[in-house]
Amino acid sequence: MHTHARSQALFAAAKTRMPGGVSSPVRAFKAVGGSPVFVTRGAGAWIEDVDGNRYVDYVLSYGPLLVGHAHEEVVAAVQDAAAKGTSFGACNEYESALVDKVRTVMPRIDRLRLVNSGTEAVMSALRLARAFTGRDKIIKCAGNYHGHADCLLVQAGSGVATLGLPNSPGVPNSTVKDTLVVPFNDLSAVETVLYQYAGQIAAMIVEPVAGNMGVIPPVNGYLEGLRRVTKEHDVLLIFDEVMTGFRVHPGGAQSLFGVTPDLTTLGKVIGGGLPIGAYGGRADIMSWVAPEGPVYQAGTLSGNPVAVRAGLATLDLGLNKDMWAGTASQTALLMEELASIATRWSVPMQVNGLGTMFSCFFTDAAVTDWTTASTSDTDLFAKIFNAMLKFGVHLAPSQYEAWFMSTAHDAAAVTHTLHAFDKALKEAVG
Ligand code: KE4
Repeated sequence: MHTHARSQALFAAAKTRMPGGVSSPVRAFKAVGGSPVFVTRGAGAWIEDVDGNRYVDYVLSYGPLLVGHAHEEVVAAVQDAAAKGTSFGACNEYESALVDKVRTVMPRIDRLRLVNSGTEAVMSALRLARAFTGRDKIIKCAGNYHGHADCLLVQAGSGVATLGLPNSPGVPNSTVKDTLVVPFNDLSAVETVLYQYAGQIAAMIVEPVAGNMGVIPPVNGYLEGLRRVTKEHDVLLIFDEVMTGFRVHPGGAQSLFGVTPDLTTLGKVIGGGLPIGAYGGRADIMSWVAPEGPVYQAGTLSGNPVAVRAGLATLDLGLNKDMWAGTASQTALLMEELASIATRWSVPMQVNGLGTMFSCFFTDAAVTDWTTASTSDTDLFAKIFNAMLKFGVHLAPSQYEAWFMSTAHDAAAVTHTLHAFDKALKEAVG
Protein backbone atom coordinates (compact mmCIF):
# COMPACT_ATOMS: atom_id res chain seq x y z
CA MET A 1 0.00 0.00 0.00
CA HIS A 2 1.67 3.20 -1.10
CA THR A 3 1.52 6.38 0.91
CA HIS A 4 1.11 9.92 -0.38
CA ALA A 5 3.90 11.29 1.79
CA ARG A 6 5.88 12.90 -1.00
CA SER A 7 2.76 14.40 -2.63
CA GLN A 8 1.75 15.86 0.73
CA ALA A 9 5.21 17.34 1.31
CA LEU A 10 5.28 18.81 -2.18
CA PHE A 11 1.78 20.27 -1.73
CA ALA A 12 2.78 21.89 1.57
CA ALA A 13 5.74 23.48 -0.18
CA ALA A 14 3.65 24.50 -3.19
CA LYS A 15 1.17 26.31 -0.93
CA THR A 16 3.98 28.62 0.23
CA ARG A 17 4.64 29.55 -3.39
CA MET A 18 1.37 29.53 -5.33
CA PRO A 19 -2.21 30.48 -4.37
CA GLY A 20 -3.77 27.28 -3.00
CA GLY A 21 -0.60 25.45 -4.09
CA VAL A 22 -1.99 24.92 -7.57
CA SER A 23 -1.99 26.35 -11.08
CA SER A 24 -5.76 25.86 -11.48
CA PRO A 25 -8.27 25.80 -8.58
CA VAL A 26 -10.04 22.48 -9.19
CA ARG A 27 -6.72 20.61 -8.77
CA ALA A 28 -6.51 21.55 -5.07
CA PHE A 29 -8.95 18.78 -4.03
CA LYS A 30 -10.97 21.35 -2.03
CA ALA A 31 -14.26 19.67 -2.96
CA VAL A 32 -13.09 16.16 -2.00
CA GLY A 33 -10.70 16.74 0.90
CA GLY A 34 -7.18 15.50 1.32
CA SER A 35 -4.28 16.79 -0.71
CA PRO A 36 -3.67 16.34 -4.41
CA VAL A 37 -1.39 13.68 -5.83
CA PHE A 38 1.62 15.02 -7.72
CA VAL A 39 1.90 13.25 -11.05
CA THR A 40 5.31 12.40 -12.49
CA ARG A 41 4.49 10.52 -15.64
CA GLY A 42 1.75 9.09 -17.81
CA ALA A 43 1.65 6.33 -20.39
CA GLY A 44 -1.52 5.46 -22.28
CA ALA A 45 -4.44 5.23 -19.84
CA TRP A 46 -2.18 5.19 -16.76
CA ILE A 47 -0.39 7.81 -14.66
CA GLU A 48 2.06 7.51 -11.78
CA ASP A 49 2.50 9.85 -8.81
CA VAL A 50 5.65 10.89 -6.95
CA ASP A 51 5.06 8.16 -4.34
CA GLY A 52 5.01 5.46 -6.98
CA ASN A 53 1.22 4.94 -6.94
CA ARG A 54 -0.30 4.09 -10.34
CA TYR A 55 -3.79 5.00 -11.50
CA VAL A 56 -6.04 4.58 -14.50
CA ASP A 57 -6.57 8.22 -15.41
CA TYR A 58 -9.96 9.71 -16.37
CA VAL A 59 -8.89 13.34 -16.00
CA LEU A 60 -6.65 13.21 -19.11
CA SER A 61 -5.80 16.87 -18.50
CA TYR A 62 -9.58 17.63 -18.49
CA GLY A 63 -10.07 16.33 -22.00
CA PRO A 64 -7.10 17.04 -24.32
CA LEU A 65 -5.54 13.55 -24.26
CA LEU A 66 -7.85 11.77 -26.70
CA VAL A 67 -5.05 9.30 -27.50
CA GLY A 68 -3.86 8.88 -23.92
CA HIS A 69 -0.66 9.97 -22.18
CA ALA A 70 2.67 10.21 -24.03
CA HIS A 71 1.53 8.56 -27.25
CA GLU A 72 4.74 7.86 -29.16
CA GLU A 73 3.54 9.69 -32.29
CA VAL A 74 2.51 12.77 -30.31
CA VAL A 75 5.82 12.76 -28.42
CA ALA A 76 7.74 12.34 -31.69
CA ALA A 77 5.89 15.27 -33.24
CA VAL A 78 6.63 17.46 -30.22
CA GLN A 79 10.30 16.42 -30.16
CA ASP A 80 10.70 17.02 -33.89
CA ALA A 81 9.03 20.43 -33.68
CA ALA A 82 10.92 21.54 -30.56
CA ALA A 83 14.27 20.46 -31.99
CA LYS A 84 13.69 22.96 -34.80
CA GLY A 85 12.66 25.77 -32.44
CA THR A 86 9.79 26.14 -30.00
CA SER A 87 8.29 29.37 -31.32
CA PHE A 88 9.08 31.98 -33.94
CA GLY A 89 6.40 34.65 -33.79
CA ALA A 90 6.15 34.00 -37.49
CA CYS A 91 3.94 31.92 -39.80
CA ASN A 92 4.45 28.18 -40.09
CA GLU A 93 2.93 25.64 -42.45
CA TYR A 94 1.39 23.56 -39.66
CA GLU A 95 -1.17 26.22 -38.69
CA SER A 96 -3.08 25.78 -41.96
CA ALA A 97 -2.63 22.01 -41.71
CA LEU A 98 -4.35 22.08 -38.31
CA VAL A 99 -7.20 24.22 -39.66
CA ASP A 100 -7.61 21.78 -42.57
CA LYS A 101 -7.67 18.86 -40.14
CA VAL A 102 -10.37 20.49 -38.02
CA ARG A 103 -12.39 21.24 -41.14
CA THR A 104 -12.39 17.58 -42.18
CA VAL A 105 -14.80 16.98 -39.29
CA MET A 106 -16.26 20.46 -38.82
CA PRO A 107 -16.68 21.56 -42.45
CA ARG A 108 -18.87 24.60 -41.66
CA ILE A 109 -15.92 26.35 -40.01
CA ASP A 110 -14.85 28.57 -42.91
CA ARG A 111 -12.03 30.31 -41.06
CA LEU A 112 -10.31 29.52 -37.75
CA ARG A 113 -8.01 31.64 -35.57
CA LEU A 114 -5.58 29.83 -33.27
CA VAL A 115 -5.05 31.17 -29.73
CA ASN A 116 -3.59 29.76 -26.49
CA SER A 117 -6.49 28.63 -24.33
CA GLY A 118 -10.20 27.99 -24.34
CA THR A 119 -10.73 31.14 -22.29
CA GLU A 120 -8.93 33.19 -24.92
CA ALA A 121 -10.96 31.56 -27.68
CA VAL A 122 -14.25 32.39 -25.96
CA MET A 123 -13.22 35.95 -25.03
CA SER A 124 -12.25 36.59 -28.64
CA ALA A 125 -15.40 35.02 -30.09
CA LEU A 126 -17.59 37.20 -27.87
CA ARG A 127 -15.69 40.36 -28.78
CA LEU A 128 -16.09 39.42 -32.44
CA ALA A 129 -19.83 38.72 -32.05
CA ARG A 130 -20.36 42.08 -30.34
CA ALA A 131 -18.42 43.90 -33.05
CA PHE A 132 -20.13 42.09 -35.92
CA THR A 133 -23.66 42.72 -34.56
CA GLY A 134 -23.02 46.08 -32.93
CA ARG A 135 -24.79 44.82 -29.81
CA ASP A 136 -23.50 44.26 -26.27
CA LYS A 137 -25.63 41.69 -24.49
CA ILE A 138 -24.85 37.97 -24.45
CA ILE A 139 -26.83 34.98 -23.22
CA LYS A 140 -25.19 32.09 -21.34
CA CYS A 141 -26.56 29.09 -19.45
CA ALA A 142 -26.36 28.61 -15.70
CA GLY A 143 -23.75 25.92 -15.01
CA ASN A 144 -22.00 26.35 -18.35
CA TYR A 145 -18.33 27.23 -17.93
CA HIS A 146 -16.61 29.03 -20.78
CA GLY A 147 -13.29 29.87 -19.13
CA HIS A 148 -12.55 32.69 -16.73
CA ALA A 149 -13.21 35.79 -18.85
CA ASP A 150 -14.86 38.39 -16.60
CA CYS A 151 -18.14 38.64 -18.46
CA LEU A 152 -18.72 34.89 -18.23
CA LEU A 153 -17.97 34.33 -14.54
CA VAL A 154 -21.68 34.50 -13.85
CA GLN A 155 -23.31 31.29 -12.59
CA ALA A 156 -20.45 29.42 -14.26
CA GLY A 157 -19.78 25.71 -13.89
CA SER A 158 -16.57 23.69 -13.38
CA GLY A 159 -14.29 25.06 -10.68
CA VAL A 160 -16.66 27.94 -10.02
CA ALA A 161 -19.53 25.50 -9.41
CA THR A 162 -17.29 23.27 -7.33
CA LEU A 163 -16.04 26.16 -5.26
CA GLY A 164 -19.51 27.70 -4.95
CA LEU A 165 -18.29 30.95 -6.50
CA PRO A 166 -21.24 31.76 -8.76
CA ASN A 167 -19.93 35.28 -9.33
CA SER A 168 -16.24 35.78 -8.65
CA PRO A 169 -15.16 38.87 -6.69
CA GLY A 170 -13.13 41.25 -8.82
CA VAL A 171 -15.64 41.13 -11.64
CA PRO A 172 -17.18 44.61 -11.86
CA ASN A 173 -20.96 44.74 -12.17
CA SER A 174 -20.41 46.86 -15.27
CA THR A 175 -18.82 43.83 -16.89
CA VAL A 176 -21.65 41.41 -16.18
CA LYS A 177 -24.61 43.74 -16.64
CA ASP A 178 -24.75 42.61 -20.26
CA THR A 179 -24.60 38.90 -19.44
CA LEU A 180 -28.03 37.29 -19.35
CA VAL A 181 -28.25 33.86 -17.70
CA VAL A 182 -30.85 31.22 -18.58
CA PRO A 183 -31.24 27.61 -17.43
CA PHE A 184 -29.62 25.01 -19.70
CA ASN A 185 -32.07 22.89 -21.73
CA ASP A 186 -34.86 25.49 -21.40
CA LEU A 187 -35.69 26.86 -24.85
CA SER A 188 -38.63 28.97 -23.68
CA ALA A 189 -36.35 30.84 -21.26
CA VAL A 190 -34.14 31.78 -24.21
CA GLU A 191 -37.14 32.95 -26.26
CA THR A 192 -38.32 35.09 -23.36
CA VAL A 193 -34.94 36.81 -23.08
CA LEU A 194 -34.71 37.27 -26.85
CA TYR A 195 -38.06 39.10 -26.87
CA GLN A 196 -37.35 41.04 -23.68
CA TYR A 197 -34.01 42.36 -25.00
CA ALA A 198 -34.85 42.44 -28.69
CA GLY A 199 -32.22 44.29 -30.68
CA GLN A 200 -29.72 44.33 -27.78
CA ILE A 201 -28.27 40.81 -27.88
CA ALA A 202 -25.13 39.96 -29.84
CA ALA A 203 -24.96 36.23 -29.24
CA MET A 204 -25.87 33.22 -27.18
CA ILE A 205 -22.96 31.04 -26.13
CA VAL A 206 -23.67 27.47 -25.00
CA GLU A 207 -21.87 24.24 -24.29
CA PRO A 208 -23.95 22.19 -26.78
CA VAL A 209 -23.40 19.22 -24.49
CA ALA A 210 -22.78 20.60 -21.03
CA GLY A 211 -19.55 19.28 -19.49
CA ASN A 212 -18.86 21.68 -16.64
CA MET A 213 -21.70 20.83 -14.32
CA GLY A 214 -20.94 17.23 -15.11
CA VAL A 215 -21.99 15.93 -18.54
CA ILE A 216 -25.55 16.89 -19.50
CA PRO A 217 -26.73 16.24 -23.08
CA PRO A 218 -29.20 18.64 -24.70
CA VAL A 219 -32.83 17.48 -24.48
CA ASN A 220 -34.45 16.56 -27.80
CA GLY A 221 -34.80 19.60 -30.03
CA TYR A 222 -32.96 22.01 -27.72
CA LEU A 223 -30.04 22.77 -30.02
CA GLU A 224 -32.26 22.85 -33.12
CA GLY A 225 -34.52 25.23 -31.21
CA LEU A 226 -31.60 27.48 -30.22
CA ARG A 227 -30.54 27.65 -33.86
CA ARG A 228 -34.07 28.56 -34.96
CA VAL A 229 -34.84 31.24 -32.36
CA THR A 230 -31.42 32.91 -32.51
CA LYS A 231 -31.73 33.09 -36.31
CA GLU A 232 -35.25 34.54 -35.98
CA HIS A 233 -33.87 37.27 -33.70
CA ASP A 234 -30.72 37.86 -35.75
CA VAL A 235 -28.59 36.77 -32.77
CA LEU A 236 -25.40 34.82 -33.33
CA LEU A 237 -25.17 31.28 -31.94
CA ILE A 238 -21.79 30.26 -30.51
CA PHE A 239 -21.09 26.60 -29.67
CA ASP A 240 -18.39 26.36 -27.06
CA GLU A 241 -16.88 23.03 -28.11
CA VAL A 242 -13.65 23.42 -26.18
CA MET A 243 -14.56 20.23 -24.32
CA THR A 244 -17.09 18.52 -26.62
CA GLY A 245 -15.08 19.00 -29.81
CA PHE A 246 -13.83 15.61 -31.12
CA ARG A 247 -15.20 13.97 -27.94
CA VAL A 248 -18.97 13.66 -28.14
CA HIS A 249 -18.47 12.91 -31.86
CA PRO A 250 -15.43 13.22 -34.09
CA GLY A 251 -17.00 16.43 -35.42
CA GLY A 252 -18.22 17.62 -32.03
CA ALA A 253 -21.80 18.33 -31.03
CA GLN A 254 -22.42 20.33 -34.21
CA SER A 255 -21.87 17.17 -36.26
CA LEU A 256 -23.58 14.83 -33.80
CA PHE A 257 -26.77 16.93 -33.76
CA GLY A 258 -26.48 18.44 -37.26
CA VAL A 259 -26.83 21.99 -35.93
CA THR A 260 -24.48 24.60 -37.35
CA PRO A 261 -23.53 27.51 -35.07
CA ASP A 262 -22.30 30.82 -36.45
CA LEU A 263 -19.10 30.54 -34.41
CA THR A 264 -17.38 27.66 -32.63
CA THR A 265 -14.74 27.77 -29.90
CA LEU A 266 -12.26 24.93 -29.57
CA GLY A 267 -9.33 23.94 -27.35
CA LYS A 268 -7.98 20.94 -25.43
CA VAL A 269 -7.81 18.08 -28.00
CA ILE A 270 -6.51 20.33 -30.82
CA GLY A 271 -3.35 20.88 -28.76
CA GLY A 272 -2.87 17.28 -27.64
CA GLY A 273 -2.01 18.46 -24.14
CA LEU A 274 -0.16 21.66 -25.05
CA PRO A 275 -1.65 25.15 -24.55
CA ILE A 276 -4.03 25.97 -27.37
CA GLY A 277 -7.47 27.33 -28.24
CA ALA A 278 -9.22 28.39 -31.41
CA TYR A 279 -12.32 30.22 -32.58
CA GLY A 280 -13.87 30.19 -36.01
CA GLY A 281 -16.94 29.88 -38.16
CA ARG A 282 -18.67 31.88 -40.89
CA ALA A 283 -16.25 33.61 -43.26
CA ASP A 284 -18.27 36.86 -43.24
CA ILE A 285 -17.96 37.07 -39.44
CA MET A 286 -14.33 35.93 -39.26
CA SER A 287 -13.38 38.55 -41.87
CA TRP A 288 -13.85 41.10 -39.05
CA VAL A 289 -10.84 39.72 -37.17
CA ALA A 290 -7.59 41.71 -37.40
CA PRO A 291 -5.62 42.14 -39.55
CA GLU A 292 -8.34 41.42 -42.15
CA GLY A 293 -10.90 43.37 -40.14
CA PRO A 294 -11.09 45.79 -37.22
CA VAL A 295 -11.57 43.39 -34.28
CA TYR A 296 -8.26 43.21 -32.50
CA GLN A 297 -6.99 39.96 -31.03
CA ALA A 298 -3.39 38.77 -30.84
CA GLY A 299 -1.09 36.29 -29.10
CA THR A 300 2.66 35.84 -28.79
CA LEU A 301 2.49 32.06 -28.85
CA SER A 302 -0.62 31.63 -30.97
CA GLY A 303 -0.06 28.93 -33.61
CA ASN A 304 3.31 27.92 -32.21
CA PRO A 305 4.60 24.86 -34.04
CA VAL A 306 5.03 22.63 -30.98
CA ALA A 307 1.41 22.89 -29.77
CA VAL A 308 0.08 22.76 -33.32
CA ARG A 309 2.09 19.65 -34.18
CA ALA A 310 0.97 17.96 -30.95
CA GLY A 311 -2.62 18.72 -31.93
CA LEU A 312 -2.15 17.51 -35.48
CA ALA A 313 -0.68 14.21 -34.30
CA THR A 314 -3.50 13.77 -31.78
CA LEU A 315 -6.21 14.42 -34.35
CA ASP A 316 -4.52 12.23 -36.97
CA LEU A 317 -4.63 9.34 -34.52
CA GLY A 318 -7.78 10.08 -32.53
CA LEU A 319 -10.08 10.85 -35.46
CA ASN A 320 -9.34 7.55 -37.15
CA LYS A 321 -12.86 6.12 -37.53
CA ASP A 322 -12.13 2.73 -35.99
CA MET A 323 -10.06 4.20 -33.14
CA TRP A 324 -12.76 6.74 -32.28
CA ALA A 325 -15.60 4.20 -32.54
CA GLY A 326 -13.65 1.76 -30.37
CA THR A 327 -13.18 4.38 -27.68
CA ALA A 328 -16.84 5.34 -27.79
CA SER A 329 -17.91 1.72 -27.35
CA GLN A 330 -15.49 1.24 -24.44
CA THR A 331 -17.05 4.36 -22.92
CA ALA A 332 -20.58 3.03 -23.35
CA LEU A 333 -19.56 -0.29 -21.79
CA LEU A 334 -17.93 1.43 -18.82
CA MET A 335 -20.98 3.65 -18.28
CA GLU A 336 -23.29 0.62 -18.35
CA GLU A 337 -21.17 -1.42 -15.95
CA LEU A 338 -20.71 1.46 -13.51
CA ALA A 339 -24.49 1.94 -13.46
CA SER A 340 -25.10 -1.74 -12.76
CA ILE A 341 -22.59 -1.71 -9.88
CA ALA A 342 -24.39 1.32 -8.40
CA THR A 343 -27.70 -0.52 -8.73
CA ARG A 344 -26.20 -3.56 -7.01
CA TRP A 345 -25.18 -1.37 -4.06
CA SER A 346 -28.52 0.53 -4.16
CA VAL A 347 -26.64 3.78 -4.68
CA PRO A 348 -28.75 6.40 -6.51
CA MET A 349 -26.64 7.34 -9.51
CA GLN A 350 -27.35 8.91 -12.91
CA VAL A 351 -24.83 8.28 -15.67
CA ASN A 352 -24.91 10.94 -18.41
CA GLY A 353 -22.58 10.71 -21.34
CA LEU A 354 -21.99 10.94 -25.08
CA GLY A 355 -19.11 9.62 -27.19
CA THR A 356 -15.95 9.59 -25.08
CA MET A 357 -17.03 11.64 -22.05
CA PHE A 358 -19.52 11.06 -19.23
CA SER A 359 -20.34 11.81 -15.59
CA CYS A 360 -21.78 9.86 -12.65
CA PHE A 361 -24.16 12.02 -10.60
CA PHE A 362 -24.98 10.69 -7.15
CA THR A 363 -28.64 11.64 -7.15
CA ASP A 364 -31.90 9.92 -8.00
CA ALA A 365 -33.07 12.92 -10.06
CA ALA A 366 -32.65 12.87 -13.83
CA VAL A 367 -29.91 15.46 -14.41
CA THR A 368 -30.88 17.91 -17.16
CA ASP A 369 -29.65 21.28 -15.87
CA TRP A 370 -27.78 23.00 -13.02
CA THR A 371 -30.75 22.77 -10.64
CA THR A 372 -30.96 18.98 -10.96
CA ALA A 373 -27.17 18.51 -11.14
CA SER A 374 -26.81 20.35 -7.83
CA THR A 375 -29.07 17.81 -6.08
CA SER A 376 -26.10 15.42 -6.26
CA ASP A 377 -24.67 14.11 -3.00
CA THR A 378 -21.24 15.75 -3.12
CA ASP A 379 -20.24 14.21 0.23
CA LEU A 380 -20.83 10.75 -1.20
CA PHE A 381 -18.94 11.77 -4.34
CA ALA A 382 -15.99 12.82 -2.14
CA LYS A 383 -16.01 9.46 -0.31
CA ILE A 384 -16.09 7.53 -3.58
CA PHE A 385 -13.48 9.79 -5.19
CA ASN A 386 -11.01 9.12 -2.36
CA ALA A 387 -11.72 5.39 -2.36
CA MET A 388 -11.19 5.24 -6.12
CA LEU A 389 -7.88 7.03 -5.68
CA LYS A 390 -6.89 4.45 -3.07
CA PHE A 391 -7.86 1.65 -5.44
CA GLY A 392 -5.86 3.11 -8.32
CA VAL A 393 -8.30 5.23 -10.32
CA HIS A 394 -7.71 8.97 -10.82
CA LEU A 395 -10.93 10.97 -11.32
CA ALA A 396 -11.46 14.71 -11.52
CA PRO A 397 -11.83 15.92 -7.91
CA SER A 398 -15.34 17.30 -8.37
CA GLN A 399 -18.86 16.01 -8.92
CA TYR A 400 -19.20 18.68 -11.61
CA GLU A 401 -16.48 17.42 -13.93
CA ALA A 402 -16.40 14.65 -16.52
CA TRP A 403 -14.75 11.27 -16.89
CA PHE A 404 -12.71 11.33 -20.12
CA MET A 405 -11.74 8.23 -22.09
CA SER A 406 -8.90 7.77 -24.56
CA THR A 407 -8.00 5.38 -27.35
CA ALA A 408 -5.56 3.87 -24.80
CA HIS A 409 -8.28 2.88 -22.29
CA ASP A 410 -8.31 -0.83 -23.07
CA ALA A 411 -10.29 -3.70 -21.51
CA ALA A 412 -7.68 -4.10 -18.75
CA ALA A 413 -8.05 -0.45 -17.73
CA VAL A 414 -11.84 -0.71 -17.74
CA THR A 415 -11.81 -3.93 -15.71
CA HIS A 416 -9.45 -2.35 -13.17
CA THR A 417 -11.82 0.62 -12.93
CA LEU A 418 -14.91 -1.51 -12.40
CA HIS A 419 -13.24 -3.54 -9.64
CA ALA A 420 -12.16 -0.30 -7.96
CA PHE A 421 -15.68 1.15 -8.24
CA ASP A 422 -17.23 -1.97 -6.71
CA LYS A 423 -14.82 -1.78 -3.75
CA ALA A 424 -15.32 1.98 -3.44
CA LEU A 425 -19.11 1.66 -3.24
CA LYS A 426 -18.77 -1.22 -0.76
CA GLU A 427 -16.62 1.04 1.42
CA ALA A 428 -18.86 4.06 1.02
CA VAL A 429 -22.24 2.41 1.58
CA GLY A 430 -21.59 -1.30 2.22
P1 KE4 B 1 -9.15 26.89 -20.71
O1 KE4 B 1 -9.00 28.40 -20.63
O2 KE4 B 1 -9.11 26.22 -19.36
O3 KE4 B 1 -8.19 26.27 -21.72
O4 KE4 B 1 -10.61 26.60 -21.32
C1 KE4 B 1 -11.72 27.16 -20.70
C2 KE4 B 1 -12.95 26.35 -21.09
C3 KE4 B 1 -13.82 26.90 -22.03
N1 KE4 B 1 -14.92 26.22 -22.43
C4 KE4 B 1 -15.20 24.99 -21.93
C5 KE4 B 1 -16.44 24.29 -22.39
C6 KE4 B 1 -14.34 24.39 -20.97
O5 KE4 B 1 -14.64 23.17 -20.49
C7 KE4 B 1 -13.20 25.09 -20.54
C8 KE4 B 1 -12.25 24.53 -19.49
N2 KE4 B 1 -12.66 23.33 -18.87
C9 KE4 B 1 -12.19 23.12 -17.51
C10 KE4 B 1 -12.65 21.71 -17.11
N3 KE4 B 1 -13.96 21.75 -16.57
C11 KE4 B 1 -10.72 23.30 -17.35
C12 KE4 B 1 -10.13 22.72 -16.06
C13 KE4 B 1 -9.56 23.79 -15.17
O6 KE4 B 1 -10.12 24.90 -15.10
O7 KE4 B 1 -8.52 23.50 -14.53
